[in-house]
Amino acid sequence: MTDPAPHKPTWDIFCKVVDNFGDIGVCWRLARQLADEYELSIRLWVDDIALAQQFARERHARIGLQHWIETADFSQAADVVIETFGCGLPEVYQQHMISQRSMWVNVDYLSAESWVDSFHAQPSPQTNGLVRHFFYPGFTAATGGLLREASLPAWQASASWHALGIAPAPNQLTLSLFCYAHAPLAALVESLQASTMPVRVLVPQTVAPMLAAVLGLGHLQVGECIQSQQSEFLVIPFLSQADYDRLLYLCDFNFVRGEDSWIRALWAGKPMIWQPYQQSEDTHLLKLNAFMAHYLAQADASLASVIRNAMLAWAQDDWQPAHWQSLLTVLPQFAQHASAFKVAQSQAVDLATNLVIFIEKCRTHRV
Ligand code: TRH
Repeated sequence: MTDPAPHKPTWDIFCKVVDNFGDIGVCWRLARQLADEYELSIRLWVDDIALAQQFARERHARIGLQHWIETADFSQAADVVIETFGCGLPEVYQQHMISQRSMWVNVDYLSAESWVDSFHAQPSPQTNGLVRHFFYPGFTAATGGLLREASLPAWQASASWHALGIAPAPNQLTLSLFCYAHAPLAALVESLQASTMPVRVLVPQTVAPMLAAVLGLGHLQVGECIQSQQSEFLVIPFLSQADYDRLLYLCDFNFVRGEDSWIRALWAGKPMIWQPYQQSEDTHLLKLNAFMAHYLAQADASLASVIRNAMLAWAQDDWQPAHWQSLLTVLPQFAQHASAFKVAQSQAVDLATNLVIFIEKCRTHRV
């Protein structure tokens, strides 16, 4: 009689949607990878359940969406409890964690700043006897790493414009444009209109109102295509997370933002400009500079200077036509650099794997 399969721990992930899509985007991606690669059964607790269902349109047999509301049934705490971005855990649920001897890990926001290395994996004993562990994503081996699924090379190899329902544009540079409302979009549009290389810009539905205002149009529908000098703007629907990943991979250049699309653009291995989520006291610029120090460490000085100036101009509302032209001038070197960075960063152990290993170690050595 073979031993029964070792009891797989149950996992709960808690997600509070602050704004935008990144909180649920990261949590859905993490849950999918844990379910796919570790065959874990996950309950994903989300306060904004409607937004979560938009992401979970590709249902997953091992992920159960739970509406995180005051009156939810918190009587069954999981063996492993993942709090995300410091969202906190319900008091009632914590009481059941104590009796269940649950593990508590807070997976926090991604930053390339150096302090992350020393804060990662630190325990924080709570007054109720539970220990909350801090788990920081990051770019170095001293952090929890970056979300990257094992299937990434395979789906990238099979990605196609046809499958996305978007015609290829062989004679244009294809850009994706995912940015915040405070981005200097008018300045970027002006530089693309005068681009020395014809560009096609794929504009997600959520960014379309910003573009309509810049172009002096009342409204832009999904599917609408606006020609303007050297540039063409095509409004696309809000894609499934997997299709948006494919889009980033197929584009020649990506403007991304926040956290999840930022990392997905790095895995796309294409030239990219990142707009960090705006924070008080310009903390987002500290994050941007820390990222660029890491991202550009192997780039030659002139390439690094062009990329750094463009990213800072985009994040600080200071975009000029020269920023786009200088990016075009170095585009082949930028493409090579982006691809090399992707290969190098892909050598690191991914976040989900590090998280599973970390939790296994803590559970094994727990007194
Ligand atoms: O939407 P965001 O600005 O989310 C932000 C950031 O995560 C930020 O760090 C956080 O503090 C704030 O939320 C609360 O950007 P982000 O992180 O790129 O998340 C967008 C998600 O939406 C990502 O998972 C990709 C997904 N997406 C699609 O699935 N389809 C699409 O068509 C597009 C444009 C995005």
